[in-house]
Amino acid sequence: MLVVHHLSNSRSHRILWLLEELDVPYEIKFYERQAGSHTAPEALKDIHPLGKSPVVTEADRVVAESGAIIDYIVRRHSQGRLVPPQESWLYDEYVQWLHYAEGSAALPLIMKGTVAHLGDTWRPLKRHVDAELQNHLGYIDQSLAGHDYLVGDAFSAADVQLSFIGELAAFRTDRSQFKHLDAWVHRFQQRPAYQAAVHKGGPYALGNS
Ligand SMILES: N[C@@H](CCC(=O)N[C@@H](CS)C(=O)NCC(=O)O)C(=O)O
Repeated sequence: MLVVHHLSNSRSHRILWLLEELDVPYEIKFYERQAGSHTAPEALKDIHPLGKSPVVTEADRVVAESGAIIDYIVRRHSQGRLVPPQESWLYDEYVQWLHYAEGSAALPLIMKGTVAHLGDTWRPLKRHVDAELQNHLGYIDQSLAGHDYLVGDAFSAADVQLSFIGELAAFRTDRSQFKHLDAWVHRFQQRPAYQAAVHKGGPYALGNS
């Protein structure tokens, strides 16, 4: 049985959502963020040395990093669902989004949340971070113009992986300026599997991510 080590209010919501979309049986092991620091509890380090979430275990395998976890679940459990055919160009696009979310887009969003409390002392860096936020959110927004979903108009696991970026954007900037991105977030949040994941995983609010 696949076990999702799920930290409250975190990126691991995506993994529950993907498993709900695919109707794959799984168990959730819950971890609460520590009061004050909002960091993960030490118990997560017993599962993987980094102590981050998401992490999944299945039999004797441990898989960390959301992009790798999504790829693992899709390869082993989706029977071709939620992924373009491997020989198509759409598959290459799909892989790009899978890496892009955490490899590039997450950094300015996370940085802005981490250093905001420094006030004026981080002003020189803030200009750069804000410019990068505009750059990345603008890129995603333009990619979604005229499309319901990221890859060739069909919902895919790439939408699940990038969803965290779209959702966190609302806590870091005025997301409504990116109207295609904003509409995409509202669209995927209506999916029954998304809502089932919130129901099973607990409340999902990203203010402290
Ligand atoms: N790039 C990693 C990021 C993992 C990560 O930083 N997860 C956060 C939750 S959103 C976490 O575990 N934070 C708790 C901590 O750092 O103590 C991924 O996509 O899986």
